[in-house]
Amino acid sequence: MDKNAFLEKVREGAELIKMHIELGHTIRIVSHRDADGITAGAILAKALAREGADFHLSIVKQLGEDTLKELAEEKQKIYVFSDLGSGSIKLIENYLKDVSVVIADHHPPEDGEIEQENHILVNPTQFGADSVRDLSGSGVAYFIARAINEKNRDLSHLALVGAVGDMQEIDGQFHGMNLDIIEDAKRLDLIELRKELRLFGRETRTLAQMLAYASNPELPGITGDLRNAIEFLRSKGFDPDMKYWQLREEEKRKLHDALVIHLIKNNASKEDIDRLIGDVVLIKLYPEGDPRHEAREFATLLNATGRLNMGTLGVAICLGDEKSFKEALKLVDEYKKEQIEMRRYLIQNWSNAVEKEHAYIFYAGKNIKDTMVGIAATMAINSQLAKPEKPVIVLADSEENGLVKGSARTTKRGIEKGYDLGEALRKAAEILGGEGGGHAIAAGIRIPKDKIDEFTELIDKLLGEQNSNGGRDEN
Ligand SMILES: [Mn+2]
Repeated sequence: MDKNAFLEKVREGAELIKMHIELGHTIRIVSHRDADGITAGAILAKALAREGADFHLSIVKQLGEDTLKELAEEKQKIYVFSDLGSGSIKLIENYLKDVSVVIADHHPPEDGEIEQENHILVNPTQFGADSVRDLSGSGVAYFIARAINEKNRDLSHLALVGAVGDMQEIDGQFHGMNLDIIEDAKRLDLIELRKELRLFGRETRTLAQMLAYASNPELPGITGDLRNAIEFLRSKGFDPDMKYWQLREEEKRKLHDALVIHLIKNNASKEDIDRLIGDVVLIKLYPEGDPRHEAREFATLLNATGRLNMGTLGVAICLGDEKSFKEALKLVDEYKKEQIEMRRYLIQNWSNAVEKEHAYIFYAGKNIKDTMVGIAATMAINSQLAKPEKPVIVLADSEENGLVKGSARTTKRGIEKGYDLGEALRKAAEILGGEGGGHAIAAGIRIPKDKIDEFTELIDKLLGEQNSNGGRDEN
């Protein structure tokens, strides 16, 4: 990639922000709600605070028309979008026409070029970078922060947490401008980059859990089977209750060798073997055994705050707030318990689901929170309550009186049959008087509660039409 041209764009974005700081304007930051977006937001917030600037930050799930409309009504002089925005260039232009905008993002831009003179897109993909491995949204935010003030190099570790959150080192090593961030972080002694086991749980899981829950890569015969994981570890002379960080260096090497041999014996691909041991970022600001000590565990904690719609709590954690950190740990714990209870409820009550030709409709009343219907629908598929090719729709009473909120989920196999859930829910909502839409594979709807029966018939009909249309091509 053309690094210098990218950094020139970064400077342009930073200059625009600095100008508005000098004018005393509030800098309005909007960032994505995953770990990359949360760290990007934190980096920008800290950089602005350092300049004594006024700023206001929100963490959002996506940048749609509704959000932009609301933002426009705030009538700010400058908006900074991080880890999102590249997919909404035209919308942003429409709603924020006469004000300044900086889009700090790494997703490939979708809808054309920026035409507004006061809008700047800072995006490494326009300079030849690969969006999935060369730089993340938090990385872009980091370079802007660094251009505002050299002192912001002390935020480099956060950009790496964001990069790991986006799995930029999925093949086992960092690439592109992520390497420059690593250099900055090392120079300030903020991190240590090690070649270690890349499975999740270095700090907080036991070795047995770490292996049994391994997903990137999976360990044949061990992933998904805690007993096999324990047996494997014992047979190699390890205490399954120890944590990885507690192992001595030679023990770590011995474990690596045993796992690599296990993968080879099971005909794992070269890619899987390569990414089993690789780059692991350790953050020296935190002690061993703390989830913030290792970038992947840190990122997972931030992702959890985002999913719970508490992304700003995640930002506070990034800024070093201990109280927020403790609160988040508690929330994640409660969330896990809620999920376990919900799974039990679903299994016990699944016989109440209405099975139509093209969908399952499960109405949970108040037994499932309206914020968790999407997870419930996914769970019904994953726990094999539902057939994988038939969409699942879970409905629950909404916080808003008289409404139910629903989430629909399907699988690749459902898509192959022609189903488009977003389209079906959008039409259903239009007919029944509500709101609906989303993606082909995952979508949501809100309708009046007294329309559930009508909805059940209607959605089956709408999905049935899609199914016959989609099926025609295959036959
Ligand atoms: Mn990202």
